[in-house]
Formats: sequence, C-alpha cells, structure tokens
Amino acid sequence: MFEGPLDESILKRARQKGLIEVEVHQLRDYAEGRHRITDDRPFGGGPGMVMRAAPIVRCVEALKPPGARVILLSPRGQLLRQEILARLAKLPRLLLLCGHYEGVDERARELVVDEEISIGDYVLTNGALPAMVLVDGVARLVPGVLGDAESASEESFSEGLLEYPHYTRPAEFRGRKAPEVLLSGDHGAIARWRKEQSRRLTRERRPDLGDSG
Ligand code: 9D3
Repeated sequence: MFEGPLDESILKRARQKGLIEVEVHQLRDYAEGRHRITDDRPFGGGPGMVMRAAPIVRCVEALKPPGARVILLSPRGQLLRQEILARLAKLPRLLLLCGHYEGVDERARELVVDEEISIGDYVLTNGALPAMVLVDGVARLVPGVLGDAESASEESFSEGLLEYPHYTRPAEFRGRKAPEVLLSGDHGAIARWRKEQSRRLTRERRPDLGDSG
C-alpha cells in the first residue's frame, strides 16, 4: 500500500532530494499483550471490528513530533479538495492515521485526532490508499518537488476550470486532425481556443465547479 507509491517517480525523487520525508509505522508495534491486538468487537453489537483506543493513543504519543497535525483518514471526514492540500502543504509535519475495519474508538479521535479527511464518497477497504493520495497531493505542492514546467500547470486548476484538450505529434492520427489553430503559431488565438474549450468542458461535465457559464 505504501512502498509502491512512495518509491516511484516524483515522490521517490522528492524523498531522495530530502524535500519530503515519509515514514511508515505499524500500529501493531504500539499494542500490548502477547497478541498485540489492535481491534475489538463493538460495544452494543453490530458487524465488523473497531480499532481500540489504546494502541492509537500510544502510537501518536510516541511518534508525534512537536507541531505536527494528526489526520485520520476516514469515510466520515471532510472531503479532500485542492484547498485542503494547499493548507496541509504549508505545515511542517503531518501524522496520518489510516482507518481500518468499521472505524476507530471515538475516544481515540477525541484525544489525538486534529482533523478527519475522506477522499470521496465511495467505499474502500481501509485508509491506507487515501493516506497515499494525501501524501501525493501534498508533496507536489512542496517547493522544489515539481519541475518548473510541471508547477506552472498548477495555476490553471486553481482557476476552477477543467483543462483544455491536449494534442501532440503527429498532426494527423488515424484520420483525426489536431485542431488547426494549435498549429497556427498564433498564441493569442491558441489561448482563446483553450479558454473556450476549458469553459465548454467544465460546463458540460462539472457545472458544480462554478463560473463555467
Ligand atoms: C457501512 C459503514 N461504512 C462506512 C462507509 C464502514 C466503513 C467502510 C469502509 C468504514 C471504513 C471503511 C474503510 N475506508 C476508509 O477507511 C477510508 C475511506 C473510504 O472508504 N473512502 C474514501 N475515503 C476514505 S478515507 C478512509
């Protein structure tokens, strides 16, 4: 769940350069007893298991660096959006807790969780991939992680429109031509075409994104 995303491409390079630092810890190491159990049956009955409070609280108390924000990935959290990534990217340290099973004992949330985040309204098996989504989204906002060309494209999304269609060589592929205007060299006309396409796509697909009329 973690090694793959962290050891590829941009995240790998960012870690090698020391721009970001990611540690993975095992909750089980903070559980007591011979069996190091981290879950238990829910009080009141019902399906599934609940993550026990003690291992979570011990784990956070042992690992939380001063000034870190503790974030629980859970289906009950606020929906992750670009603005949240931007806010989190400015913080020096995050401690991400991956929800498992049906959920976390409420007292662990009350005692150690600062913020709860969901990545969308669909059901996954646990919070590990959501944690990697968050790390990926935050990491690319850390200065130096993206190249100059990559960072520039950040601006277009923050304008709240979907991206215009892209084309590259060849100019004709299986009978389909790239739009003439993109080959014209007329940068004003290209910019206008792209803006118009962005507005059209946003209106058609994501009217919720705002000033797309
Ligand atoms: C029927 C109640 N389920 C809530 C929707 C229980 C439940 C299902 C799946 C509880 C936890 C999970 C595991 N998912 C996560 O921990 C999770 C998650 C997700 O499933 N979707 C989107 N974002 C996230 S962040 C953590």
